[in-house]
Amino acid sequence: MTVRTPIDLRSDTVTRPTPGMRKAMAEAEVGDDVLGDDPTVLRLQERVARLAGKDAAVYVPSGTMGNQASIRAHTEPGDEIIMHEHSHCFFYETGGPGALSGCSTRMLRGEGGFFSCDDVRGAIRPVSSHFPLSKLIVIENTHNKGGGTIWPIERIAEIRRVADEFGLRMHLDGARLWNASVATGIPITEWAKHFDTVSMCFSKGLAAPVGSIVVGGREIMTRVHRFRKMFGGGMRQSGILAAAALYALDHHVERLAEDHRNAKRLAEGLAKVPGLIVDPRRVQTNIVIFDVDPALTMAQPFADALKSRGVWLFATGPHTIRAVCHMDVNAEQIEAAIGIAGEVCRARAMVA
Ligand code: TLP
Repeated sequence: MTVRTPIDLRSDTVTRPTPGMRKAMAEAEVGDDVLGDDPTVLRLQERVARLAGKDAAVYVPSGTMGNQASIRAHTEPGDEIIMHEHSHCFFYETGGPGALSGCSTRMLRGEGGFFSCDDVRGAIRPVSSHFPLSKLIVIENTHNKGGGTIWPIERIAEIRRVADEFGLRMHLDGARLWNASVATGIPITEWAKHFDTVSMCFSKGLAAPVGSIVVGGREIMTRVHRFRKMFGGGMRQSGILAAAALYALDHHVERLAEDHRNAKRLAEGLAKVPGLIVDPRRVQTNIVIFDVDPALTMAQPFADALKSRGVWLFATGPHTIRAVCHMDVNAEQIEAAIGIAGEVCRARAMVA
């Protein structure tokens, strides 16, 4: 079987704005946001700051800029940041902490993108002229490479206590915090209260074309705003984009539950395909990570074979594949994707 319209499971970033969202964008009231007078951007910032229980928010062009401007705001060159070795800030942001903030990174390990208080304690440097200053802890929730995993909130609270004990700051890469919130019913404020800054994306599951936001206390947000400008993220009539984010907040948050159901179903279907290895119980949100049995084939040729039949996904390791569910993939397409994965594996098994 080959599908006509590609079933694009590469990322939730691939969603395209709906007609309703495009209308909201076209009708947005705009001004020059670098001069501080775009009313739609101001409205979005106020709304999300309130939603997260923080003083202020800064709208930024991307999740990467939200993370890196926050890191720069919390640190000075020579400081050190503690984070998971698979965190997006380190793994996928082109060496940003070193290049933009002059910071070293202390990497922690752990299943699902998690680490423990003991890990953090063990990574904090003693105060000595030999060492960098441990300054910031970064947590990612949900954790992308961990498989869309949700941090237990009690663990975050414990890590906050360690951070306070040693005078460290905390930043949350909450690109998919919306997913964590919908999946658990824990409101954004409850997650955000443990962090000095939180970045959240509108361009992932919320299906806006562009944009992320950072929230935090007044003082730190003044610095985030300054570094957004330094990094080239000051935008002019960006209300046209902020309107898409406002529309997404009104229409696309609760529906994330549908993506989570689709991801679970995808994992359950793939688990029954001989040659694919996945534990559906590990799927907590919209990301499914699974392995291809090396006796059958490697991940990249498997992804290529699926692509030729119209199912797009990413090989993220020699044997590992990532599939992400989102608004532009429905339950019927998930069934089709499972069927096609089965066909590809059966065909490979005959060759092997
Ligand atoms: N993630 C992308 C790729 O960069 C891997 C994806 O397809 O998942 N934090 C997290 C947890 C992310 O997953 C991403 C994007 C970002 C930050 C960066 O967002 P953008 O792409 O807007 O800079």
